[in-house]
Amino acid sequence: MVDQLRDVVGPQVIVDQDVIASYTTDWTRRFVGRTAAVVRPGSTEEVAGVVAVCRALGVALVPQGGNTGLVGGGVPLHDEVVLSLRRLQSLERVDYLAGQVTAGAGVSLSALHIAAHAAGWAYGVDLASRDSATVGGMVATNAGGTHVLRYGDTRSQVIGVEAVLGTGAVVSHLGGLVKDNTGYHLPGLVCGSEGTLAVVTAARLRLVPALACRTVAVLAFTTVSDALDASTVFRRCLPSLEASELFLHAGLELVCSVTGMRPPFPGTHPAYLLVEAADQADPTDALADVTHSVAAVSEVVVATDPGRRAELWRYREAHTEAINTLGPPHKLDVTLPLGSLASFVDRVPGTVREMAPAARTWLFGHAGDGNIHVNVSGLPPDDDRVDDRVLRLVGEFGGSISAEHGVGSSKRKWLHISRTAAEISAFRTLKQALDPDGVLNPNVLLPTNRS
Ligand code: 2HG
Ligand code: ZN
Repeated sequence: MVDQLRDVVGPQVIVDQDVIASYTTDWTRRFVGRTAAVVRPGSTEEVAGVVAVCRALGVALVPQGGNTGLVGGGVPLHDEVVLSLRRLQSLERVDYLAGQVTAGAGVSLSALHIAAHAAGWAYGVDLASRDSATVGGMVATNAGGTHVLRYGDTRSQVIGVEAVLGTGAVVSHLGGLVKDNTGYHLPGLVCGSEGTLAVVTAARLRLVPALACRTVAVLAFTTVSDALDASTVFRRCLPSLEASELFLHAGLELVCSVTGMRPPFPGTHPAYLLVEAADQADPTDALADVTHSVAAVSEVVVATDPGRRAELWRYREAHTEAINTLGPPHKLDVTLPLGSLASFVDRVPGTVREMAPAARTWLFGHAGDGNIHVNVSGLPPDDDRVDDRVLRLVGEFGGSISAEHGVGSSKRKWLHISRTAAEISAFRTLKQALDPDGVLNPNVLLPTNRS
């Protein structure tokens, strides 16, 4: 196999296990796989060649971008070959007239932001792992992040993709026509398919207006319910709202103890909302007006300069790294209907405590779109009884078991909570059509049980 892969990509087949280690463990450190080889193609043709070799040999592949996944979807848990797309770094000049750009799968989100800004535009998706996350990975997982309430998820940005199907065929539709009703929308299908239908090699992405002025505020509340109600007021009354993020007292305390940051307020509060507004003119007054209209705000801190804004964001974005210091967490990224979110947040810690008294539950997330990140530390990595209970609770509340991180290998057995048997059967039909030999990430997303 290695010789045949070398015929396609030359020396870019890594077999040295010391080097391979960084490709086999995911960001949570909960999912650790192993592989005989990591292949790093440098072009779409090479990707097609690698898929063809693996198909002929009956070897499964796991496509991987920046390896920032959190659901065991991008690491070789079943000895798959790792297909790293990081070398596909081409970033075309921004199409200024269209407000679009074509980016290779290996381009990082930060590089994309920089290129868009340099051309007078911006890219609508942003996430904490922006320096490592890649375009291919974000398309494959339909990444969400902090700006979804304003610009939508990654699927809403993707105008076209170039991808290699499980058959080895290359499909490419990167012309950038916004109106183009010529059949099935393959980009929409590939986006969020977690590498099971096709390997994304490039994407044509829409850009959004670059907004010159930005203000961030952190608001304190006595209840989660008050914070979430305030989030709705901001969504309704502040058109420049770009983010509305929730975190709680325990998470803030952990972030401050791990990072050494001082808390935003002298006193403590049960719940916090971080809101960001961005506009062509300074949105600070508009943000202040809406804040004053929310009676339940206990305290507020505002930042307009980039350094202080970044500090306020760090209270929220550093949750992941702070929780990681307590050992590999169980991560349950879920969405609830907004009307149920406060009750869910109230219920989860007690539900976890009943099953695992020594475990700690951390709740934070994207209040503006109902996406809450339930992190539980202190559980054995392989014991998923708490996961089962929490995900069933999500189902009872009418939520989704995966909001933005994907299903991966960690949640495939609960897919039936969010998808009907008929939907899962349609998924299998699509998988069979585009990847007939099951070469592409065969151990994620779809449940093993064929019922
Ligand atoms: C975030 O919103 C990311 O910061 C990571 O989606 C969430 O660590 C997590 O659970
Ligand atoms: Zn998130």
